[in-house]
Amino acid sequence: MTTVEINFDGLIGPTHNYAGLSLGNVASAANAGEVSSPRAAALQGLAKMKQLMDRGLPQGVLPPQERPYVPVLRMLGFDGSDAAVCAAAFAADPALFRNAFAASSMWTANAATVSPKPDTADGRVHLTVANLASMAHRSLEPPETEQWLRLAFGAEQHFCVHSALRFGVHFGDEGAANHMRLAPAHGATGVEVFVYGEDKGGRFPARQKRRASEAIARLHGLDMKRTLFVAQSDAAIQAGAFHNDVVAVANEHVLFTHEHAFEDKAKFYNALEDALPGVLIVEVPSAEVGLEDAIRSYLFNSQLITLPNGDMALVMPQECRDNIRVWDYVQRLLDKNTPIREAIVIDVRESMRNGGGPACLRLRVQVDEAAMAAIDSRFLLDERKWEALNRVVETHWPERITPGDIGNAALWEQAWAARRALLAEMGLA
Ligand code: SUG
Repeated sequence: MTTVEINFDGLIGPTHNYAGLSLGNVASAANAGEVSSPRAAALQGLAKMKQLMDRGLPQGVLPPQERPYVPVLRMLGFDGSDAAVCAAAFAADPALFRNAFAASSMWTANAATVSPKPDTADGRVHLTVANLASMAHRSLEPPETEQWLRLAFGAEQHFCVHSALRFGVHFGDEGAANHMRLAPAHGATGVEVFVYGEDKGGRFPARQKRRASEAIARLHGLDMKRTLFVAQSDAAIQAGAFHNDVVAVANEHVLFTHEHAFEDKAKFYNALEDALPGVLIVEVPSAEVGLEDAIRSYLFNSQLITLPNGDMALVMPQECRDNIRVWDYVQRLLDKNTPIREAIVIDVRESMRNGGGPACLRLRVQVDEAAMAAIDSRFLLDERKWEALNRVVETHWPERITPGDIGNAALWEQAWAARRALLAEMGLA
């Protein structure tokens, strides 16, 4: 049975804005207070999905979450109509309100951690919803994420969805962004690598806790002989790599990584070579691409994908082409004799300015044919649905949001109506 990877992209929501909410995410901080373009952002995300569909890859989509998020504001004691709740919350605590307004559920690499069938004890695909405990705005995402994942992957003979881990930041978990799976092929037994951070007193926090990763490995029934727990380098975290997927990405037997991604890379590489003979580690030396260029361009936040002809491609942001050192490196890489044969350059600039590159915008789920057929088709894209989603975005998404607009009641109504129109189009109302 052939196994394929489906990327479930988060559709960028109508409240996409630059509020500077993520400590340690240098793009989010640098662009705080800028004017955002939610409509252009969502169309860029949809164009990325289409580019991969046109290359013959299956594509999924997850809807944006309800923002402003009224239920959570009600739980804090604000009451009245939805608009009255928002007005009271905005007046009492604008910073709180900005957290309840964030469109951050677009970055579905942080929605869950996924282990495919060949790796799990019960032979099902396991998904654990990420608790996103370390950032206030992102900690609001798990309940709705869980709701969508239970719907999309409700077929229990193939899938098992676990709720987000409890214990808050003590078990801080940011999902697939800190997890890599390597295997001879998608359908073969693989090695799962969980990357965690350790707080060493630096200015930026480590978001993923080792004990969270260990709990997920237990829940998924992984074989400990094929499971590695690896510390992220503090240098990378302090340079702005708030998730491992900002400095490393894996696909099948290839690991594409920056030289300074891991705290003890020799130990990690040895363990990986032992667990997966035949692994190919493509390491980018600092002398060719420094950490700062890597983080600014998001070279490693490319989607490393297998094309239908078996070649691999890096789906990278335009920012990689704009950076001479990075682009020169990419040309040299493509000339080397590795499976990575192509660079597909895409424009997700609106998301990038909040520190979300191509790989942040997608959750990869590897499935055999039977599991694929069991996925709720409302979450899968075809050409017709893709066009319909574009029309909804063009009709309903705000063109721009300035910091001053966030307290504007008309914008809240527009955001809720936009989401309702989208859910109706997807059959999820
Ligand atoms: O969690 N940015 C997100 C970006 C997530 C990127 N995901 C991966 N690397 N997989 C974050 O820091 C910024 C929102 C704001 O500032 O308005 C934000 O949440």
